[in-house]
Amino acid sequence: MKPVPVDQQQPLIERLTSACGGSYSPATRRKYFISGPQWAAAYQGQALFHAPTREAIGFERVIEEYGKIGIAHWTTHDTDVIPTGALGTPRQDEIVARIHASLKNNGVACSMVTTETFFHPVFAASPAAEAPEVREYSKFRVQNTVRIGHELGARFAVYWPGSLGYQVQGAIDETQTLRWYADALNAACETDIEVARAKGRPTLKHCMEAKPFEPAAEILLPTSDAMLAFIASGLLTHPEMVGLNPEYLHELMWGAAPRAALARALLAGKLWHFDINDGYRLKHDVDIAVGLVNPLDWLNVLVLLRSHGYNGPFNLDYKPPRTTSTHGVFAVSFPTAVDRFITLWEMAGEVISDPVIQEATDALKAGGGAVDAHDAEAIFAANKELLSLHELIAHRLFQILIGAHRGRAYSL
Ligand code: 3MF
Ligand code: MG
Ligand code: MG
Repeated sequence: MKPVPVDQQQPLIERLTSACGGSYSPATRRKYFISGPQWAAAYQGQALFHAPTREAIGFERVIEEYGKIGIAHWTTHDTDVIPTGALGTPRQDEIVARIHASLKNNGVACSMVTTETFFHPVFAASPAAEAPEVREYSKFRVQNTVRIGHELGARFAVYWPGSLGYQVQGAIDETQTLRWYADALNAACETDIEVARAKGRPTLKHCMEAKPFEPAAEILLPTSDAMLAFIASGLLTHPEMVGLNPEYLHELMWGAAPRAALARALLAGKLWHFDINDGYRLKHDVDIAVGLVNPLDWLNVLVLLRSHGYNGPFNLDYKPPRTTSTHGVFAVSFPTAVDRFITLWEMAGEVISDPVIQEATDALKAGGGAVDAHDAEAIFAANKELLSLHELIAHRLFQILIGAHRGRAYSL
């Protein structure tokens, strides 16, 4: 192939993207509760060992592009859109008014707001640091985010305490730090109750997001399960207002089965918000787009969520690769991520109604018939042939994933 001159590169990307076929229309994409983070689209590709590869873009561009793609919801950190020094000032009100107009013009709604408590040097010793003025400042930040959320019509607030931990052991008392962290969440909930009452709106759903490592070396609330224990610990004044925002890759990072972690959150009635992405077990937070690494596991996750009536947001918390240009972020990265999600969601529906899986599952539950309830040998013998259905179900899931159940055959 001949070199492709710069002015022919975008047309090539567009031609090959449409050659992939199978994309959903913006109108169809809008029917799903999918949200696009400001920080994901605006991510410039920088990291500890990496210089940025993309230029800075603001919320106007991100919201406009999300509107065109059909991503109907937008999420943001406070400082993704408001400079730290302008928080809580009239400048914040001006920016929030501009965000409002942008959302309205592009048919996008703000579904979630979150507080950046990890980037600014003030949080170097965590948002629940020893110095009382840091903790007062953290309270101000989460309370201010709650106000912004109500202004923008959000229903969810997310908290990612990734800097709630330490690099070196013994310098902090974990129990004390957790109490102080609870104080900030309590302040957010109390402000929420006041603002919601004044505005005649429901209170927000406050969702905690766990990540097992990064940026702190040791993290005090590293998993969704740790957070469930924290919510139930008695430290929160409004535990009923606080639930979870698990992130797929964050669970995978510590070696969990994400589907099992989600199941535990569902059983606790706390699965309220979900950050969707992909990556590898026991590695750092690579934030790859949904379905590119573990499509079979993703299919199974969505079967679980569909069959348990999860109706919260699916937040595209991933990072478009550094090799993708800004044009590619909106022409390739986001539309294909959304379309893989929708495809997997629809396949999950096929799994749920698949006659082979249904009959196999029913047969497993029916068992082999009545035998002496105290006779282990007899119980095992009664249904031992049925247990081969486990592997048959897994094969059927693979077939559904690759479309073999629709007649695609490899034996000819
Ligand atoms: C880090 C994350 C965060 C959180 C965000 C929400 C920057 O790994 O996943 O994204 O999702 O802070 O509050
Ligand atoms: Mg992440
Ligand atoms: Mg996240």
